[in-house]
Amino acid sequence: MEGKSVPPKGTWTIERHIMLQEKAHPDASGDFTQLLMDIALAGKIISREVNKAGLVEILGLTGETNVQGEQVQKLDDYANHTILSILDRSGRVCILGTEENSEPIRILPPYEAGNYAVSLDPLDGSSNIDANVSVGTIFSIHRKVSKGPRGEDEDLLQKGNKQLAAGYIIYGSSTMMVYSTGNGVHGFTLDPSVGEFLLSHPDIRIPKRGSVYSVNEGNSLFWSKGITEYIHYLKQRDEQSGRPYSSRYIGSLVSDFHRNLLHGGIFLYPADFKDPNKTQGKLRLLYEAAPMAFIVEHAGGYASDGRQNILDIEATELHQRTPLIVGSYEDVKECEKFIAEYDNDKLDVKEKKK
Ligand code: P6P
Repeated sequence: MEGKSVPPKGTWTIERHIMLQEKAHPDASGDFTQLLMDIALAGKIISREVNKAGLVEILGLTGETNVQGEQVQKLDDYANHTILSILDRSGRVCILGTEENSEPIRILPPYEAGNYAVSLDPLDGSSNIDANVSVGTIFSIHRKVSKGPRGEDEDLLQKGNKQLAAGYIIYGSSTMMVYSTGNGVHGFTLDPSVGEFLLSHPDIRIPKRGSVYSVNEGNSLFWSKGITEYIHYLKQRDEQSGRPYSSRYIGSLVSDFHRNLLHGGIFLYPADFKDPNKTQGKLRLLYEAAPMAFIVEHAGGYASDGRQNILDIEATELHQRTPLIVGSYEDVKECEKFIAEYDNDKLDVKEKKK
């Protein structure tokens, strides 16, 4: 929002903000703007259901399992169908990739195929829903690059640095939508009384270094030596460098990421170096790691798989996994140094597995 004084909080809706950003792109058709607004609408609808899930018979499992082999929570299903039904007939999207569907969803007649490809985690962290822990929707938007009239897989399988926009909606003590189109990172809090996302966190910048680390210590026996040495280093007392860091782990990526985005810190979901089938970690590249990497980079942070920028990784399949180390720039870079020092011989485990 260069050159514009930030409007008073509580009056600036996300729609007005998105339209203002569109003015910076005179060639914009308005479709991209409307697509972001469609996602905001989906977030409002999902928020309504998440916030009353305990009252309505919508908690609990559907009895099905998704492509990840994870049990599908009813709210997962609801969130997935809500977003898909808003986007698939909007005429703005040519193909959709979502955690809940094993295959990409191409927009076919009678619906018009648009110029954008959207990857989604409709309700990330959903295993926490019945414990009333914050969960979130994560989205990533690419421009259509395939030549034909309809969407193709290649429209989804693009590098993170080709994203046009990325963001998330966090359903927590309040519902917030945080997004970036590459022009800063901006946070909007839902005011249910007016049904609007109102600007609450203009131009979010992540501190260069934090004092919190987020990792599932239960997996520590499966970490590489580099990760093990790095986490051990964070626990050493050295007040000048702000160590020991505090450990904060919610087990919901959007929640752990959001806290670190606002206050600084590092989140890690490393590879499992003891199981050749898990050397790419748990989190998915297209609809978890890449959108978070886009957001954090535009807030002054960094995201890595331990040796390269997440945004430079070529996606080859929709549900491709990647190790993820994301957060304050200096913290992530410091972690990479430990990996370079201790793990060089192991970083090619994937290649050796062939
Ligand atoms: P673990 C939730 O299932 C999720 O995909 C992310 O939201 C979260 O960061 C991670 O998995 C938690 O995984 O193995 O620590 O429970």
